[in-house]
Amino acid sequence: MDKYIESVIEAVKAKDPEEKVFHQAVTEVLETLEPAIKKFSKYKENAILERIVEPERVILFRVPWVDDKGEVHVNRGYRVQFNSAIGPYKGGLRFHPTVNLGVLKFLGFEQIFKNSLTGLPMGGGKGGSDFDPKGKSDSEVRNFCHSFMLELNKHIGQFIDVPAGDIGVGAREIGNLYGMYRKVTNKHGTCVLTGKGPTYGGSLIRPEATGYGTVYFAKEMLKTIDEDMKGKVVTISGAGNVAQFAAEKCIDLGAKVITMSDSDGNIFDPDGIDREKLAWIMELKNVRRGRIKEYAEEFDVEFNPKSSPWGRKCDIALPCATQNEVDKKEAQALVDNGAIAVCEGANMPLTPAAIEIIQEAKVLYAPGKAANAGGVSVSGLEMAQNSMRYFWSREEVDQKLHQIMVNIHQTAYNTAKMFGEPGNYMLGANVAGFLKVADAMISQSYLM
Ligand code: NDP
Ligand code: 2IT
Repeated sequence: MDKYIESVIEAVKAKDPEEKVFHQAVTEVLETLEPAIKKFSKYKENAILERIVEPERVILFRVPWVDDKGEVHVNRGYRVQFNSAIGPYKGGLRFHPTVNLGVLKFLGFEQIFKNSLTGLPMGGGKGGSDFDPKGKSDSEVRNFCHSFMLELNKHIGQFIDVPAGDIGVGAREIGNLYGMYRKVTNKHGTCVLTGKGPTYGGSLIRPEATGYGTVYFAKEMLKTIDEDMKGKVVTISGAGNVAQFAAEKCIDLGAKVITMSDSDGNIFDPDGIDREKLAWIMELKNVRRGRIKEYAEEFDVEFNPKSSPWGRKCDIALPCATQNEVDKKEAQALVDNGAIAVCEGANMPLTPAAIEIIQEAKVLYAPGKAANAGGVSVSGLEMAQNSMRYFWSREEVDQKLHQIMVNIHQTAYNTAKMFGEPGNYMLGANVAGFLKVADAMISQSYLM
């Protein structure tokens, strides 16, 4: 590895030794930047790598809230404002017990390059809390969201930082967060959050955007080998926002989705999850907030507790749950079972060893920062619509989303080819995302 790159990675590890997933994300990106760093001396001369791995600002705060019994609890809230070279910080909020600074730094770092790839003027950020919404009542979630926003409102704004949803933060949470934002600031704010409901400024197609976008990206990759989605067998992990709409688009395009999962395990439906069964899952997950195991009982299919769906024979795998959910062994199983494409709906779902196996086997591999960029893209379109004080129809937003995903695919594909590794979407996405942000940082001086 290039000595300069190696020294930056080593410094990141030495500075915050416990932030393992952040090290993983930094290593993956920086390693693939080697041809660009070698070709253009300006990045080293301007210490771009040293600067890009350090967040511009981290906000850490106390979130006290009261449960239904009147007991007070305290969680920790964060917002990592990572890079604003090309636009206001933009990225989701994650509420999950595993959230810590290292996790949010990994997500914020990924977001810089993802947002750059969308072509829209958005910097990178991420936030959230170790609060666990699972098992909490609507009023407990509301109380938590209100307390979280009582602090967060001081740090966000349309020209500063625009949060949205991620794991554990969906329509219900965004509604509560936005309500409190308005209450404290006495203004709508042109666009201070995205993923809002359609009745108060949200964009149509935002809920669908990440899942749809992932499948649009998969479709573009398949085109390069004269294949399409029709008739393909697809395994999906997760049963949340991304997984649900990835499944919907697969069904629309004539593919057969045979698995979905949550943290308790996965269901295997050999006949395929059809539209009606998917509507049932959406009601289960979004309204009743139940467990995927109930699907197995309802439709009399297999439920595999605490296991992943990656051992199943499939053509296309769409990991849509969480980071590092596909390890070496599971990647090998995908290869052995003849998968032709792995497209990441989640952020960093494949371990580095899994990526190596998939790439070596010449299976098409789309990294999350390219494949799941549809969500933040439509967030960007929500910001645009709010600024115009206007809205676009479902068809218009979907068509723009589709075009953005086609463009991201083309950019990643062409960049990989230009740097001598055709078909390496990971390299293409990382380099293309990086070049724009790095050049913007250089143009705006060393203070950036
Ligand atoms: P949701 O909270 O809607 O759903 C998450 C799903 O993943 C649930 O089924 C959940 O199961 C499962 N899951 C979460 N953590 C784990 C875990 N540790 N082990 C096993 N399963 C787990 O989140 P989203 O669908 O929004 O997010 C899914 C992924 O997509 C994340 O990586 C997120 O960062 C990424 N992403 C999301 C975008 C968005 O717009 N929402 C945009 C781009 C990427 P359970 O309920 O049991 O926890
Ligand atoms: O990981 C992501 O891109 C998101 N969670 C969506 C971010 C956003 O601002 O819409």
